[in-house]
Amino acid sequence: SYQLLFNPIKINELTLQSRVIMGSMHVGLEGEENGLEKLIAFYKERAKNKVGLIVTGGAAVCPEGSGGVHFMSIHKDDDVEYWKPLTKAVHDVDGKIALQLFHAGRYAYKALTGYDVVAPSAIQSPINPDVPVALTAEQVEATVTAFGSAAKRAKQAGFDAVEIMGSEGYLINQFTSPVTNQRDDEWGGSFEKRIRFSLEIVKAVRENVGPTFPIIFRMSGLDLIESSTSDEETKRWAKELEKMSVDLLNIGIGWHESKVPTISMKVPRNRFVPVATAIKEAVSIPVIASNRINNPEDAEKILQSGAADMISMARPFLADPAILTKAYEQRLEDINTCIACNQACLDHVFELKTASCLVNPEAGRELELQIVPTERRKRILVVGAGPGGIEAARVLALRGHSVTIADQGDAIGGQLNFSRIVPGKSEFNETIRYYNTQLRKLNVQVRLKHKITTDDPLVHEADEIIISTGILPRKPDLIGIDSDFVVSYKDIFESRVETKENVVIIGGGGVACDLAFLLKEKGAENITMLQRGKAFARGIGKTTRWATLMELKMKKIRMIGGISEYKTIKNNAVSFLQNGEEHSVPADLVVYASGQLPNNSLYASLKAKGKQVHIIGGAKDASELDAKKAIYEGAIVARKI
Ligand code: FMN
Repeated sequence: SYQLLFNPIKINELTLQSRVIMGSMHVGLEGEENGLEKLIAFYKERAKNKVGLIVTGGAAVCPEGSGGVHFMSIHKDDDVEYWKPLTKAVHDVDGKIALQLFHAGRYAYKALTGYDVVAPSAIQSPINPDVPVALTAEQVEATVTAFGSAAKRAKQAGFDAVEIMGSEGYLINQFTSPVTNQRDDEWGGSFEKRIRFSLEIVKAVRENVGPTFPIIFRMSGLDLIESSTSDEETKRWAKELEKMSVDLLNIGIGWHESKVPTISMKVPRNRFVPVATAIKEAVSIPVIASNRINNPEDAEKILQSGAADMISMARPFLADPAILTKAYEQRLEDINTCIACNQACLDHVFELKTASCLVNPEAGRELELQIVPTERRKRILVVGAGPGGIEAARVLALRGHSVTIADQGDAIGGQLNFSRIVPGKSEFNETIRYYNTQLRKLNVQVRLKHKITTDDPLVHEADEIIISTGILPRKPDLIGIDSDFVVSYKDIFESRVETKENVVIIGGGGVACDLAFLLKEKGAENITMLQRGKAFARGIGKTTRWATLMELKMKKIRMIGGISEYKTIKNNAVSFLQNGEEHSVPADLVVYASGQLPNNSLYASLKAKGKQVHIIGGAKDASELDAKKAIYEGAIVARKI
């Protein structure tokens, strides 16, 4: 039971109904047509589900500090009226919402804002294209004033609090770090001078919002940047912020350019709570722990242990807006858990697309993807219980259809069952658990080890059929590929073949990387990945690809790209041409993971018989192995029947 999670907490004069904040996420809906309406629907869905406080995505306090012209802003007087419908909608469902005051500093892009990029010093970030211009002392003061005016507008617009964004390597954090702040005026140099910008901002904000309005400060608890702020300085910074009348400290972890993963699936759950604890020990105001906390029971334990006063969950509210309601009602098994894949949230944001969620395509599409009960109950057969099929089955059943799902394998989940056994990817178990629970509770008939053929009685009974049979590994056309020591990646993931000492993987994409990690864990000594292209781990999103490459190197997996021709695959060696020279790599086992073909023959034959059939996911388009697309297509097709 939850003794603390749902125990109200008072922040200055504001009482929150639970100890969980929905962490700030820029989702990009505001830039869409009817953007405000979409954003309201997105937040309302979460606000009505026991969240203590929602923090919006970063709202720019001045145009040059914004993420882009379509990002949230709070620097124009119009912004006050603009945001009123949002705060009202959240209040109408008894929610509370804070606006995040944001300035990107050198993380801004001139191409997106139309302004010169500014920073404490003219030092370019390794992950951004623009060299920033150093702010003059006058401009620094103007920026402080901008934060203050922005806070005033936020209060006028009806927000319940403001959060000052001072972590993750954005402008304020650029001021606090000696790596990015090499000024020698009153805004740089000593630690005291480097944190002055943040303290002046808090002061200006307080002057503008009055004594009782809650100010949250998101401070960097750990920069994860070489030669940056020390732990000791971080604690002193927290104390100074407290003195400046900050009401609540939210502890951010790492910068965008950090070379240590901070939010990916491979970061263990609750990994960074001790960082918040260290700061909590230095101050007497409440402290929020953040990053990779995705389970309400863990959250309760963290609170009970006194490691933090509140919990921030960001992506878990994309995966399941009702995560807290489900916890409150003791229905943990119904929670659609955030697996920290980043594939539809952060990766989308970096591609300037709106954020959604791989395991919950309804996130960010609240207006579009509602569950509308069917007017005519039909018998639907779903063939293939991979990610697309199970989502289709879930939605169809929710809408009132009678659903049977069949799969020739012995478990639902399709290739999610491959992902879940890869070292560091066990979060996929949660997705399978979620769907198992939902299909059972919704009375979906699940037929495992059941291969559907055209004359199956289930086919005859069905009014409509969804084909979600996925893909088949593509066997590359190479000399020697039919040898008995050559297998497909499926054979490895399905444990039909043991690993050997020297393994060659043909392919260098996401599946090949997963395979390499799995084989390494199973004891393969020497693993070599071969491919024609030069870039390995292609197709993996921006937020995780760099870490995958780092892990490949760390695990000493050889990567040989730019192969122009494979010569032979013979026992004990694979030989090939690279840069006009012939090379050979020892191999007791060769595994191909170089693409896939749609498994769509059943679709064609059912169509020929005149059945009403739909096809989704890899069975429809196997150009990439893509659970995100499959689940999305399952969600869409199930709303059309
Ligand atoms: N943090 C901010 O402080 N401001 C932002 O605007 C912001 N935008 C984000 C957008 C997306 C799509 C995601 C996934 C994260 C964003 N974050 C932002 C970081 C989150 O607040 C949070 O620190 C991070 O997701 C780790 O917490 P989690 O594991 O609970 O998701």
